[in-house]
Amino acid sequence: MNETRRALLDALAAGPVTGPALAERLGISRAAVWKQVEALRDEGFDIESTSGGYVVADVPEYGAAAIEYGLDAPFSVEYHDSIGSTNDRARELAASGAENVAVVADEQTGSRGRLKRAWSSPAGGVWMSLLVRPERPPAHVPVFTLAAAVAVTRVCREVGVDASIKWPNDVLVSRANEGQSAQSGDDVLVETGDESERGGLKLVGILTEMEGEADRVSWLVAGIGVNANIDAADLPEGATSIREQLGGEDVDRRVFVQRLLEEFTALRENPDDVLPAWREHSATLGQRVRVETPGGDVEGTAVDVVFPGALVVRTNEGDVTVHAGDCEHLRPV
Ligand code: BT5
Repeated sequence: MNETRRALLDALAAGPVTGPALAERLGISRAAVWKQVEALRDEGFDIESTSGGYVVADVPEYGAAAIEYGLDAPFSVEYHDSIGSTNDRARELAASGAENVAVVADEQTGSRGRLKRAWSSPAGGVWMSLLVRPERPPAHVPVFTLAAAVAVTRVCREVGVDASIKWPNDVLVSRANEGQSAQSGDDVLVETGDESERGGLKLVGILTEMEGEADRVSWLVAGIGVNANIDAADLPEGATSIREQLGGEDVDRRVFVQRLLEEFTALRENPDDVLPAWREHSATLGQRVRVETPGGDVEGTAVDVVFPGALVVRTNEGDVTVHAGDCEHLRPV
């Protein structure tokens, strides 16, 4: 979306504002303002012309302009009803030099998880990829992934879902009563189900991709997939959705995406806040875990997360700091 349109949406959000005032503010002719307003009307905005100026009476439910309207974060939005993968599209935009873009889709037909796993993205989800260019070395990238996890977890909690983060960046909802009859302090551990179920039901997945040179990230794409307004029956085993967690109620995805962009922006601007916030929202700290790493499995109690996002596991042989791997939550029996 171009800058004029974004400025128009910002002005209307703070409105009412007259045509001449808009023309002056945006540095365009009154005819051009009128054309832009008509274009927004075509997209579903109900814009009334009153004596005090233009007043937005209604905003479309979802879409690029709807998300940008009243958004307090420096992102432009590109929206697709259906696309292969928002991450792939964000990578294309990165190659053409763009930044601070959120690619958002209602449905994805070829979306990806980590390690080439498939990610199911039926219509009704929040499927989005944030393209940013942090002035940081590549080694700091995990902080941004954790920031995305914290931001999305906060917004899930705002809409009433008791979500928490499994290291490094899965967002889960614990199964009702899971593990309550288990005895703590027992050393015998079992896995809690098939892989996708371990530690709870998966609500959100995050896939970060980047390109960089030795000392500086060129671009980073944080792909965030939230099972929002979807029936759990339409998702893989071990997954849950906001709709399921809210007993059949749907969320306003426009506001959800806006809040997510705002929370992510706040953390991006204050990276020192990320780890404390992550700890606060973590389902992993204090848990018995097994992390599959390239160097073998590490099993013990997760005791901390440290910069730039590594998990500290207390094992029988002492503390081990794990930088990457698949983490399972284990529970005592
Ligand atoms: C992830 O991978 O959790 C990262 C998923 C990232 C998806 C977003 S959506 C926007 C952007 N565009 C993309 O193309 N991708 C990103 P991983 O940890 O590898 O988990 C994948 C596993 O989760 C699969 O093997 C399934 O078991 C399970 N799964 C697949 N779809 C799911 C869903 N919708 N909800 C919960 N679990 C799912």
